[in-house]
Amino acid sequence: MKKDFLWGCASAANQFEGGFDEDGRGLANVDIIPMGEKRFQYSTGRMNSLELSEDFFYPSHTGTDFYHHYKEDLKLFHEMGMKCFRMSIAWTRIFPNGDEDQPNEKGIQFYENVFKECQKYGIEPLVTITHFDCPIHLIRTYGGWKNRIMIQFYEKLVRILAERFHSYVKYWVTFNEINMVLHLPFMGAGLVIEDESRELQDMYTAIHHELVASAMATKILHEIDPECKVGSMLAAGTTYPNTPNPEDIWLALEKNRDVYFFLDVQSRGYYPAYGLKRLERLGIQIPFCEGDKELLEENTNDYITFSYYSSRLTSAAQTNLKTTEGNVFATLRNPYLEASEWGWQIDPLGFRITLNNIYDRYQKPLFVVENGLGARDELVPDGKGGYTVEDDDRIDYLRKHIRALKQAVEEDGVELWGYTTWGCIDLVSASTGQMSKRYGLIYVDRNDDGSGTLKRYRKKSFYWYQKVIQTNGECL
Ligand code: BGP
Repeated sequence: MKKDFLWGCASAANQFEGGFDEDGRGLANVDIIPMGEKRFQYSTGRMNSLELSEDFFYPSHTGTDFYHHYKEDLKLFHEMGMKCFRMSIAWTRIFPNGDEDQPNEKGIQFYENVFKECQKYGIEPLVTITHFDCPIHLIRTYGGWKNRIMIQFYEKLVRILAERFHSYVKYWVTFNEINMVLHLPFMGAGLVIEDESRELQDMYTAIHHELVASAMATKILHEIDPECKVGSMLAAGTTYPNTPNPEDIWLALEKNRDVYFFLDVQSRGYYPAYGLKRLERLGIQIPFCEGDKELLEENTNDYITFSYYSSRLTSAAQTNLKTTEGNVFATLRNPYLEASEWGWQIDPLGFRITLNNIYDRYQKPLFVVENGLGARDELVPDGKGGYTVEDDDRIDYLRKHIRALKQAVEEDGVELWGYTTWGCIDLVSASTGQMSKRYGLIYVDRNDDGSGTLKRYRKKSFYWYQKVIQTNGECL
């Protein structure tokens, strides 16, 4: 691996930061998505209220309290040897309602403090501008991203971030997993689904607005700092055909295109022909306005980031295969793969395949910004008077995936700038809201019901990854 390869870990404000009503922060869509059986209903926009309710528990309100632990956490990240820290900005910390003229200085101060700590330790921040969050005021007043006015509010956010933080941040990402709008429209775009017959149209309208906003952000960031790198971010994972039957091959191609569609626009600067034809067939209008085409064309991404947890499988014919559970991307269960306790299938070679597919298609530098195993952890005595977690399964998952990544780079020639595991430290699961589905290399004493001291403990994987980074991926 190249000497300057950015090894690190990833996080998201709404799953990690907490402090949801402190120092002027406003309420966001993510704050009203509860834990429990109603979570999916909310994440997909099928709720009947945009208010907080005493009947629910909201994990994002505390997350794992990075807001109050950022110094301690960054010290631990430094001890782990992290070269890169992927984090996101809570939009409502900067603009509590989203449509104010002036930003909330206390929110800006918080991120500046975080960036200063990163600088102190020589950790490169990689900043996602929005990771599933949107001010609730913008949803209540304007209907979220289906309203074109959102581009203006996002533009204002980006301008402030660029002006205030360009000296700290070189790597930016515009929208986390932009294709998630199609699966979790409330989480991804603040869409409330009131009329099912308009759902697809609303989703593609919101997607167009996010794509234009993403190009706009790229333009602004480049104007303010020509040295910075602006990337797009996709929930990736190649879809395999179930058999060599051409019908299956065709279906897999279509499923992969559904995902690439977003990157096609962001990397090439125009809507792909197959996408235009498909939307036309579905009777969906893309709300192009004057100047959109040029903006998309002139402001393509500098690099491509993506999350990879698993590959997917599809079949044109009826099969006996069951579908996977727990993952918003329901897919057929691949009999050749094992799965996590939450039903997410484990496919390291699929990671190499996905890296190659994306690189072949775009020939742009890649950055893997999420990859990891959600598993239950148990605190046990470490034999030195403290506590740890013996998370061998997580180590095994990461080892195999890093091995695949190295093959993609060293044997296949994929240009990869860095790799950040999901997550650095335990955080709330986006799909389930659980704490018990843990991804971190650092354990946080916090339970599904909100109990716990929030104390941090280094897991076995912490020391393992420390060595991986120290040896630049040699010692796995
Ligand atoms: C991605 C999200 C993350 C993260 C991860 C793991 O889709 O970008 O926010 O949470 O998936 O998923 P989960 O937390 O649902 O297990």
